[in-house]
Amino acid sequence: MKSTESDLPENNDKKMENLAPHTEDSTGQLMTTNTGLLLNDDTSSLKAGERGPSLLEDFYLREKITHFDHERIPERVVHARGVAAHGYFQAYNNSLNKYTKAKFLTDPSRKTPVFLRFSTVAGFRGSSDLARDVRGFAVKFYTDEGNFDLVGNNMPVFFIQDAIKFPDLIHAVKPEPHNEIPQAASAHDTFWDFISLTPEAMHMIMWVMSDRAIPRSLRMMEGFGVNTYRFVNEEGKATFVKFHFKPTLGVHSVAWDEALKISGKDPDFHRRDLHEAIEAGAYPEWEFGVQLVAQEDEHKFDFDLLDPTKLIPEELVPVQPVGKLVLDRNPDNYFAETEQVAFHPGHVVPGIDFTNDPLLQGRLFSYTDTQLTRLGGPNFQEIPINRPLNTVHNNQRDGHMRQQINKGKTSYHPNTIGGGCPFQAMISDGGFKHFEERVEGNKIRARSKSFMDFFSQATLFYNSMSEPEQTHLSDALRFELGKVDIQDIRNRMVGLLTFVDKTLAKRVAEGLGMDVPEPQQPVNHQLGADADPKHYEPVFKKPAVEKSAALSMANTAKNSIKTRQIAFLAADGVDADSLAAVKEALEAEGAVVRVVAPHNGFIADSAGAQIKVDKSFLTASSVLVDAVYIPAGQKSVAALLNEPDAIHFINEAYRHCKAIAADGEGAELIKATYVGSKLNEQAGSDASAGIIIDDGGNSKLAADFIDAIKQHRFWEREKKDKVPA
Ligand code: HDE
Repeated sequence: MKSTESDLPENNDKKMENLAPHTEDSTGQLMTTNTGLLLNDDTSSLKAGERGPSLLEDFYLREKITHFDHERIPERVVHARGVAAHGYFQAYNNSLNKYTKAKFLTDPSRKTPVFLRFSTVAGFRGSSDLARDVRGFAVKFYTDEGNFDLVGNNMPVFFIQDAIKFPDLIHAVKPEPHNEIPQAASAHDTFWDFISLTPEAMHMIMWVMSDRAIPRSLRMMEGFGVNTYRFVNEEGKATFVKFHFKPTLGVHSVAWDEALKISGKDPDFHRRDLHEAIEAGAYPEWEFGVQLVAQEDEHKFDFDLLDPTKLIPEELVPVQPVGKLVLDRNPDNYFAETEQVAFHPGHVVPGIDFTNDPLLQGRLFSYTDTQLTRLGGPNFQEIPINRPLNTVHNNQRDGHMRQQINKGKTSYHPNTIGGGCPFQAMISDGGFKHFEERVEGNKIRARSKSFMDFFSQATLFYNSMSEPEQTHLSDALRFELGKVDIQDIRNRMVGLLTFVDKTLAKRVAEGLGMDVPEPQQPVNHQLGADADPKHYEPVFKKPAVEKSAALSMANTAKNSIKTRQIAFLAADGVDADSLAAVKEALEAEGAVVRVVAPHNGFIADSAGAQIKVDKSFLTASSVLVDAVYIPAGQKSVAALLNEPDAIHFINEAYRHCKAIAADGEGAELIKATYVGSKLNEQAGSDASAGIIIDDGGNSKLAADFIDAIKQHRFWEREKKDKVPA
């Protein structure tokens, strides 16, 4: 589009004034080179004649292609695939005052901006969201006292106890080096080879084989700080702390078969879900909470607080709610924000400090080091998304891509020429002071004996599961180990499972068609040939609590259908009232209705109104929604009966234990599916749980359907015959 000469500079200047620093908005602007030269032609390169060779003189062609050639930066070694959002944190009250001087946690009048990046661990940047994997849950709090990063996961424990094994763990889980297979999956030889030789991983293995590893939504996951940190109060007194985020929508997952299908139908499922929810104003929320342990109680537990393969059961130390975290804004630019954000557990503020957890200690080195390669040098903190709210003053200078223009002659401390500036802050002014922990000991490469109980919390986790969760867990192990080619690895793994739970080991062994090996003392193969075994021999304990309610997703909040996606299967002639009434009822509760029809565009309802189709059967899938409704309408249902994809949709939704409702003639469609035959055979049994049919007798169809969707899934249906879907 052309513009008159007179509105050029003025328009450009005006725009600049309105923009926040570092953001660019091209609306109404003219195109320029990177030096600000207005461009007249972005379509053809400079040539010697219309059909002649391109000229080296074409500075714009060279600038554009050079920039393009360098658009990629190395992806994260782990957690490469991620998605993020902006939001805020606000404390409920000042109840933490006694324990920490961190102002953002104790001053309820402060609204601290946050940036939260979710991720999977093993896959590359372009991998599927629904891989069976741990999810990263990394929060940057832009506090008035500097940035605090809580770089956590959606599981409260980790695979290994010492950072020195991290490169081994990641090499084992990543695609195998000779052929780079498989992508974003732990179901292969090298991962299970390593795990079968690393008994300390057994607790975490229970978590990654559980449904927690295949979340329904990033908005429906817990977040955990994993490592034990320290709070420090104004008097310098410390308290151990574990950090928790609990989602208001509850903790929910998909079925494994569903996860596999979503990976094909919509590999961006989680990314899209987060983006759409925020755009729709349905802001994801978590309650932030802490478990506090007094310094003097450090040794009161039957596990070591410094051991990151252990959690503190909430029965022993309840989680105290502290405040709310809300995500209310999508990033403007994925690369500039989500890709370039640099987290680091060492980014702390006064009032928060570390413990000697050997995993945390190693992490404190790794996160800056990795940014040097990924972001290209030491000035990554100057990238807008990484900058603190307060200004930075120190004597660090220069380096690649320096943004700051430091004034003055001095870049050293102490100095007189610069008036001694910048000054060191007094502790009373908020200067950070490390907690003075008393430390003594021999220099030794070893683990504490108090770390050697590898199984009791794995057993606690398994025992805390509901029956369907236990089944899913053993199915996951059958799947993963079923993809392992080397029989010795399977033997070692099933052997280790016997120390978690004998029935679990038996169920997995059955699936693999093998006998359960005789229980043998598990060997810690990390041991060097001449290492002192007393530091590595596993010990066996009974967990202090036998079951912990917080570990089972069956006990999560099931009181809302907000943001749940409900497919309405319809075609021309759909009953206007039957569609509208249920739609209205669901939307009033915050659910999202998607009309799925044989074709895109519009369908005509029984009253002749045009109903917009959200998706055709070609692009829709039951695995992408939470529940299915078939409105009444003879003509509509007759068309759907001729649509194999509609039949499949219902069978599959049934198989994945979702709520299904039908009104009037809609029931005919259900009868035509496998579900119909099951209902006939077993009316009123588990097989019909979550199926709501109004064939004239159910006057509160919408209300019953809403209650059913709140349940998330009717896992009891899984016990029935497998559905052909
Ligand atoms: Fe990380 N981890 N990690 N990790 N981690 C990284 O840092 C590392 C660990 C976690 O969205 C890397 O910037 C070591 C535990 C998250 O940008 C790297 C060890 C937990 C993210 C790194 C661990 C985490 C990372 C790669 C063993 C849960 C993504 C890119 C001692 C509490 C952050 C980067 C984001 C990223 C090292 C173990 C969480 C290489 C050495 C335990 C959520 O520095």
